[in-house]
Amino acid sequence: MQTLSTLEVTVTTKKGFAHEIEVGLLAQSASISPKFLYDPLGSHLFTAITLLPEYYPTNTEKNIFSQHQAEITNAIGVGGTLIDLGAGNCQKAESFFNSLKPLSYLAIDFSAEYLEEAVKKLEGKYPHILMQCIGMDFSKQLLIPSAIATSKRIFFYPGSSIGNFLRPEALHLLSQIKSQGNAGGLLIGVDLMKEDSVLMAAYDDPLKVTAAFNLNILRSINLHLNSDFRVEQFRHRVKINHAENRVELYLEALEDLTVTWPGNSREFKKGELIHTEHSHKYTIESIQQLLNDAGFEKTQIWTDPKNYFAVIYAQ
Ligand code: AVI
Repeated sequence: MQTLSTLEVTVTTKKGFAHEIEVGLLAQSASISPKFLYDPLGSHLFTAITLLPEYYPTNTEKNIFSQHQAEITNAIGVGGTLIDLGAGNCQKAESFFNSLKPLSYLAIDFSAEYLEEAVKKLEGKYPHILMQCIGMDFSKQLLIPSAIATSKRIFFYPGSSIGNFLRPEALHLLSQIKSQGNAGGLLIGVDLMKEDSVLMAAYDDPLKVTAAFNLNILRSINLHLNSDFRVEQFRHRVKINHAENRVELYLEALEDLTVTWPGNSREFKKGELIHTEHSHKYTIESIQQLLNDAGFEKTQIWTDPKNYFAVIYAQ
């Protein structure tokens, strides 16, 4: 496996991350970027979430992929480079290797460590596919290195990760994908609006896996910032914001407390919230509009019988 510039990306962003975290913590309404949810433990906890029966997006998307694999393959065509954004354990992309027959596969994720492990496992199984991986924070800027094949690029962005961005950020990312596609396309999974009870069960599961995933961000922040967050002083909170069509994740302080880190500190009153994630839910019309605004002219859409989730190929 070729590991491209993982080290470089890690070194150049470490200082920037501490600054970004500090700005979020010192804001009047404190927040932490959701990308810090995905340290190695957080990535494993997210994989555990995807196995929960309550977390419908993963299984619903998987069923759409398998039910419509022939049509999806037909729409995309074989060959080219498959670029997996937020690859995680790479399993979703792997399910397309035999049908899409990519010449090369580029896995990109924030957590380079977790990614390298996953890609190494794949290499032995698919020796004919050139495998590469990059640790990259593409939430700010997506830059596919020029060393990556200039032939048709198929971007793969499943799991409704686009929902974790505010609209302007989502538009920026999709526009960057469009401009670097080399006349290829984007296969994207998008979570659709649905009743509150289904959303609450998915984001506040009875096993408390999502709570652990959310709380783990404090440990991840302690490593980046050298801060002294104590996980047991917070609890997982979920809100549904109907005006913005999104699920919002927070950490709520269980008591008055002070968090300190080199050079600064922040007091939290009992009940005060730290925002950690938005998960936007779309309609077919609103996601099509967003894709059009990003420069994609043609979309093919597949959904499940309950209309919980949509898979879209955009060109
Ligand atoms: C990765 N992302 C699409 C997930 C979501 O549903 O917004 C992250 C997640 N957060 C809590 N559960 C899952």
